[in-house]
Amino acid sequence: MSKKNKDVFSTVDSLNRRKFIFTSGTALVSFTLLGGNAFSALPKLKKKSKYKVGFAQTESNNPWRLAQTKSMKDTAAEYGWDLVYTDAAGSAAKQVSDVRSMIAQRVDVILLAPREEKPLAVAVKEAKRANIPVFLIDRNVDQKLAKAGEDYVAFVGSDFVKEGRICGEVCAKVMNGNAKIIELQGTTGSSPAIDRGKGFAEAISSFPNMNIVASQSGDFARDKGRQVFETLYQSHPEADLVYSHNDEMTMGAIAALEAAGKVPGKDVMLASIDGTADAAKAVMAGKVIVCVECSPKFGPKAFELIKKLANGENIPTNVGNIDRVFTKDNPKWIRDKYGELAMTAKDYLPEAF
Ligand code: GYE
Repeated sequence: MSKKNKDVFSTVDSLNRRKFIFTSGTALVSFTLLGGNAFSALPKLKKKSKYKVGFAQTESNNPWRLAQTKSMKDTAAEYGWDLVYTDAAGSAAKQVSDVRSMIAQRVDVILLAPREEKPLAVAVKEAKRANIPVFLIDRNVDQKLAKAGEDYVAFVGSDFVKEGRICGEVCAKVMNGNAKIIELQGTTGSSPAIDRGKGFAEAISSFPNMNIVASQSGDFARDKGRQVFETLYQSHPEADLVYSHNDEMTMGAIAALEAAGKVPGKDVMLASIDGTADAAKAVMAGKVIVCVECSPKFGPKAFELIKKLANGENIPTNVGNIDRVFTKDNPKWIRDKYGELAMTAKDYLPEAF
């Protein structure tokens, strides 16, 4: 105890001290009874023939989100299970109350795509206290606030740092280690935006002439991306490379470049993440130099994990996705570097979303 704390304590008379000990003891007992103990076991799932599954979506304003929702709905229909679906319409606060309403409806299990890392950690913990197992789908929460394997079963999704790193490596190669970069970041405070930024920065850090001249959030949205890019490009006309955290913002940047009379893929190169049909077409057209996959088709994997949980099987705390790398013609060095992961956008297009 620090000296200051000791002094404070010594001014408390013995009656108050006893009262303090009693109240904190009571709080501890009720906290533990409510299941608030950080060390209590993860909620279990009873074996049943049919489950009520909650899926808390973040928003529905882009093809990635629509494909993810479709995958969940299709899989639920295939299994014959009930799906309680909510759409937070781009608000972390609404998503917290969506999870609360799922708890009130006593769903069996919650699949949550947390819009932002910090605010949704609260919802994860509330579900645990209500004894409902949670899987985090596609985005994660801040590990200092809630932990996989302790507060929720697992994170199911891509390695966003790796996605950013691959973009950075391909860009450094294509640009010969020389670029003035505009970075369009995803939703501020979301795990993919944080980690995609980190991975890319890491990859270009060994190239002193690969410089990010401007970086701002376009909220993972096409029109916001277009507007943000337009402003950044006006103040940085020297930029010759765009690193965008998702395809929708990339499409926005392409629209802004073309409106400014520039040729994407010639005047300004672009690197992107997701693998939407629009982006795959842009890669084939030579407008985008690389697109790293981030699949939204989580339904089959998520529902299989629910069955595993009910069977009492061991589930890793991080259930990773394997992301492929799409380029126009897969130069040899890409195949050497990424092996089986590298494929042409044309070959990928039939499964694009
Ligand atoms: O890249 C983006 C979406 O969380 C991984 O969110 C996901 C990202 C995806 O809106 O397009």
